[in-house]
Amino acid sequence: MSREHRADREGVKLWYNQPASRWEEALPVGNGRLGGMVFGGDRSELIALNEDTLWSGFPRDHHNYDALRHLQRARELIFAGEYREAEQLIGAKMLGKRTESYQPLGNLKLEHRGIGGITDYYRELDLDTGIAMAKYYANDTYFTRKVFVSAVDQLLVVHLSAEGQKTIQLGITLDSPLLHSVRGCDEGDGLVMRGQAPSHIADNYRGDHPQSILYEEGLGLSYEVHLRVLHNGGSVSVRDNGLLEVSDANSVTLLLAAATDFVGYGIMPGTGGIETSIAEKCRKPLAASLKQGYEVLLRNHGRDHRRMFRRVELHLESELKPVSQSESGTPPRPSNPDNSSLPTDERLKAYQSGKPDPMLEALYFQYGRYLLMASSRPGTQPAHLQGIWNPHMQPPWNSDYTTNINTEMNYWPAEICNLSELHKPLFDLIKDLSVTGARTARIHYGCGGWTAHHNVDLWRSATPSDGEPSWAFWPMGGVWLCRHLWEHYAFNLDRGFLAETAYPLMKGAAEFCLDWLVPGPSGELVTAPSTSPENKFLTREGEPCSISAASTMDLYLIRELFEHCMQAAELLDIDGEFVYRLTETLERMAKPEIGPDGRLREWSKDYPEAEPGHRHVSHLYGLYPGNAITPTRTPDFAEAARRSLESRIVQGGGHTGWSCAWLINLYARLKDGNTAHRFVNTLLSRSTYPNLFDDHPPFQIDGNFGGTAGIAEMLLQSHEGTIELLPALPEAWPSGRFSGLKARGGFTVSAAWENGRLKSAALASSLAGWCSVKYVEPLSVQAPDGIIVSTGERFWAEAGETYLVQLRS
Ligand code: FUC
Repeated sequence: MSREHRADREGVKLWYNQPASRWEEALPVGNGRLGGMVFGGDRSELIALNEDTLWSGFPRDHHNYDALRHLQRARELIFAGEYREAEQLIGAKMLGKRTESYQPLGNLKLEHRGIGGITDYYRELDLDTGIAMAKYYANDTYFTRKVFVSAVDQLLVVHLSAEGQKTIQLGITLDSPLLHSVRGCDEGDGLVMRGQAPSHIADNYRGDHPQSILYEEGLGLSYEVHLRVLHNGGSVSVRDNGLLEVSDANSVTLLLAAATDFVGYGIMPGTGGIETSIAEKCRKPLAASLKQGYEVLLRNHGRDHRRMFRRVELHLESELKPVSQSESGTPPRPSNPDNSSLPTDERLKAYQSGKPDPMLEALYFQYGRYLLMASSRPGTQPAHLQGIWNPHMQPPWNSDYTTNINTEMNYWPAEICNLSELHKPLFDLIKDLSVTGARTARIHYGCGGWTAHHNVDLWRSATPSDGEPSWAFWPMGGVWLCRHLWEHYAFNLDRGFLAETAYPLMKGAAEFCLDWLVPGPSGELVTAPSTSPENKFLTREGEPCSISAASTMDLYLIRELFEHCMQAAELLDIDGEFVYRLTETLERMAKPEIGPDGRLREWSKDYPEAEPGHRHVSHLYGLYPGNAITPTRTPDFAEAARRSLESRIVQGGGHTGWSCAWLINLYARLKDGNTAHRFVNTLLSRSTYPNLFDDHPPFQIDGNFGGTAGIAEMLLQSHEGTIELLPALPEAWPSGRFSGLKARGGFTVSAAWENGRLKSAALASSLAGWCSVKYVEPLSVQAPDGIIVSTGERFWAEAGETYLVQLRS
């Protein structure tokens, strides 16, 4: 490994000189299913635990069987311009029920006894190893504690060691804010916690619900946590009150397994369909690992973690290089005296006070990749509003899947950041929704296909939530989610995935849209009722209202889905008649338009905006994540999108974490690197906690993922059928390099640049196919045998080959 690569790996650490004093300073570990927030205390350690299937509630019917009675009337009111009346009707008669809440699992607490005079405290999260560590010196002894969650062995592992005079004296407990009991473990040294989740959590923002946490016997999920101890030296005993004591050990390993009796969104917990009891689900991984021991667990975890994490490297520098140095061929000295010698919290403060620190931005980028690895693995639940980390029984917005931006944003980095397989839990969720949402489409709207609305939970509720129509009434959730199926195909060109998973789900969502579109007063096909997520316009009477027909986002979403279905059907050579229907419908559909003020219209008419700085920028969907708008193909619309953005921002838009992260991606697509970077800076300066979690406020993980995707999108784009290198490079990153980012078509891309100019790039092609590559200056592409295969035109890339890209002049 070269010196510079080693330095980059050193750079992917979050580190601190003191323990976390609150949850937002603790460090996240996870394997997609099991999560921990590690506080890293000295005398006492707290690890807040989560398990991704532990939610309140149980399968129940959220449908409103009367909704359809009112659909025709709602449409009539909309077409007559009586928007407020339509909104009131929808609010009163056409909504469903709220989703349930993701629950905390509990806490693992450790008390170190007999320690005094602590010095040399240090705490870190090493993104490269996936291990959180705390260490310190006390009583002539170095104490070290390492925590990781293994995806291979399905356990949270805590390893404590003491080097010096003292041994380890430890009191260990488990507890939970949920109903629970703790006792000693029958099979050996350890504890077992058993408990139950509430049958319902009601939102209680106004504090007016006297019983917002409801437990009912036999309703809701049960859970267990099994903790086992391995120790080197000393002894272990279990007290009746659920206290586990370790005395005089040289090292201790705690293995923690957890599970619930969730087996599927439609199956009542505890009523069959369960092949393995909860206890078995915990005992199985423990039994294997108790035999293997810590070193094997550590190796398994390390191998698995690095295999994925090391696919991508990013190095950013803020200072110009002296020309002689770049020409001399000597390895570049890290030219910007960055702040990496500062602990992460102080480094963030320095950044917030105006000190440029591109390697902190690179760390934030890699953290997003780490967080996706820790919160979404094949077979787990997808990452929700808080990923998998939540300590609250009544979490913000139920800690659910919010599909009008947040859930999708979580997965924006999945493909480009070379973590394709982590996209899978989202596809499983889409599959579930295609079943529950088929009932919703039929019952609520009399439509075929399937639909989903703004809130989804473990139980895969696809109905509108109850609440305000501005956010609850949005039957486009399934349509947006389908973009992810197509993207996964576009990046990996996996025909089997397209045929068996993506196309059937996309087709179902398109079938809903075909039935949902109706002729508007001008005869064009429109969506009605329609919202532009969460935003409102002013009616003639000056009242804020969210309901009208054919919002720009609806039109972009449906057009894109139809086009993806048509491309997929053509590739698979199937469904000619369906494609004809889609083509014909597209011709009759209303189109997004530019208003007289030069901005992209958010609604089909130029209504005044109720909140001109609204955080959602749904009408810009076609610019990002969609690709209907690009500066090269649709310059007028790109300009209109830019104006819309500017006007939104001037009025205060982009004020939440995710909203700011969206702006990075939008400006990257407008090829405006400096403005994109301005919002990278805003995201880190204004919306980031000391543990680098996104601060909506409160903590919401989407901003982390959106920020990571945005940084990648500044360096590489491929949505126009061409691999575009450094499309939005800001002046703030004059020199740098990346490796391992993915481009559509199965390419892995690396690039290096100096003084704002590309030095060279490499394209590794996983499949044989046509390729074209673009930069602001002319390029030449060289095959491994030294032959120039392109000086601007597209070329045929062989599978498994790497092509060198250089400036032509
Ligand atoms: C949407 C957003 C909010 C928040 C919530 C979880 O409703 O408008 O800002 O992110 O989801």
